[in-house]
Amino acid sequence: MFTFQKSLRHLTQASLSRFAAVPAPSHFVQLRFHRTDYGGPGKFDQRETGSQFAPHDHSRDHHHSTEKEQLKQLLEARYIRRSGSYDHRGYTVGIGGPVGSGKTALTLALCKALRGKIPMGVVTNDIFTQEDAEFLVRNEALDEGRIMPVETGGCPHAAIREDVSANLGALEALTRRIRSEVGVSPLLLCESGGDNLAANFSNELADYTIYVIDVAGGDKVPRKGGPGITQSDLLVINKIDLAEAVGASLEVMDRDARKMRKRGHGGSQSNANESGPTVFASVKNGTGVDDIISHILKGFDDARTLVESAK
Ligand SMILES: Nc1nc2c(ncn2[C@@H]2O[C@H](COP(=O)(O)OP(=O)(O)OP(=O)(O)O)[C@@H](O)[C@H]2O)c(=O)[nH]1
Ligand SMILES: [Mg+2]
Repeated sequence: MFTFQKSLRHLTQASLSRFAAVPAPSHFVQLRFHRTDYGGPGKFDQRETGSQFAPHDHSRDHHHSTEKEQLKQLLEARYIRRSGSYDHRGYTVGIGGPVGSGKTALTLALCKALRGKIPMGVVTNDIFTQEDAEFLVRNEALDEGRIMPVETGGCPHAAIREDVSANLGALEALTRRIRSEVGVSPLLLCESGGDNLAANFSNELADYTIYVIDVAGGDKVPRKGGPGITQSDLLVINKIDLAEAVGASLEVMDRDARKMRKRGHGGSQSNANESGPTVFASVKNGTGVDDIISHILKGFDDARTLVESAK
């Protein structure tokens, strides 16, 4: 054993010294350093892969789709994926956002407000526990059988974006269960595990997406962007009751949310400066919840109208 270790050390030292003696080939670039013609990743909206709404050259004649056209395209794409029916899986509202922003509080408020009117089901995502599902059951959001937890076991964004199969399975199981009880598909809420600003629901999983941030994260959060902030169907800025305590300016958040959620810019359309909707809320105290519900139902109606008109 001793001899083996000694010879191994010997071998290693010998190999290292031999390696050090070899001159580095001059044509290799060290991968750890940027090439001199590469100035770093740059700004998101200046990259080729960046926002399609980034400022660009308007000297050439080109078309900007209007808000209405964009919505129609999005709904049509979803409709095609859904094969024109919510029988298999109910209309699914994805609720995402950073840790602790109020996603479960919103889920609870939506269940309380809507459960008497529409059959509902909820799927929650937590990394290592079933905490949020247990909270919703304790607070009697819905009957226990209509709340299903998914333990993602790893990055929460993977379960809503890369591999959505665990969530799809749970949502389909809930749809089957509720359809067998009441004969119609439910409205489904899918709460993602708390994640970072880069997390967003796949269009395969959610028919309508809500992104919840809160003022306690600081009033700079809307301008930090990310797909949830820029592309969600609805941005909810929650915990406005804490704004004063944390020194967050709601005006700044409003201004930045409008800017980041612009659907078009600088084009000739009259809606070029329109922004995706944002609701300021304090869901724990019921503020803004009715507004959020109106947006969800409008999304649902738009989708249903499209499905009906395509039949
Ligand atoms: N002051 C205040 N607190 C709130 C509000 N909404 C939620 N909270 C509180 O914020 C904390 C986190 O809320 P949750 O609803 O659990 O947040 P979440 O986004 O579901 O958290 P994760 O699922 O862990 O990412 C809880 O203590 C809530 O009671 C609000 O409008 N105002
Ligand atoms: Mg939660």
